[in-house]
Amino acid sequence: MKRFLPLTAGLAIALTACAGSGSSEPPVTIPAGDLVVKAVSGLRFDATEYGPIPAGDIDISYVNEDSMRHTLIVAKEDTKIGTFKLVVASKGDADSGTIALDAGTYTLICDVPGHNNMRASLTVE
Ligand SMILES: [Cu+2]
Repeated sequence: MKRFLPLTAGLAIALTACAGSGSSEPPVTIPAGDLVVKAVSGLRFDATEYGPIPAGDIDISYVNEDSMRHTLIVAKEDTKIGTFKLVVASKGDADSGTIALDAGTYTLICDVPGHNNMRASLTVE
C-alpha cells in the first residue's frame, strides 16, 4: 500500500483500496424480515421455493453467503415488479426492502448476467 504517494499533480486518483470493511468483518447479522433469502455458492438461492407468506407489505432480506455480487428482483410471469431490487455486493453483505404483493405466485430472480439459475418461486397468499 503506497500511503505516501505525493498528491501534488492534481491527478484524479482512482481509489483502489478495498472499500467498506474495516480490520475485521463483523458477523453477518441477518435482518429480521418476513422473508429471508440467501445467495449461496453455486449461483443459487438457498431454496427453490419460498413462502407461503401473507399478502401485503413484505419485508424481504437478502444475505450474501457467496463470494460474488448478487441481486434480487421479484417478477410475476416474467414481468419485473416495480423498481424493487436488492443488491449484495460481496460476502457477508445484506440488503433489505419492502414490496407490496398481492396473493399469487412470483419468481425471485438474480439478474446478474450468467446467473440464470438463480430463480426461485415465492408463494404469497
Ligand atoms: Cu446471482
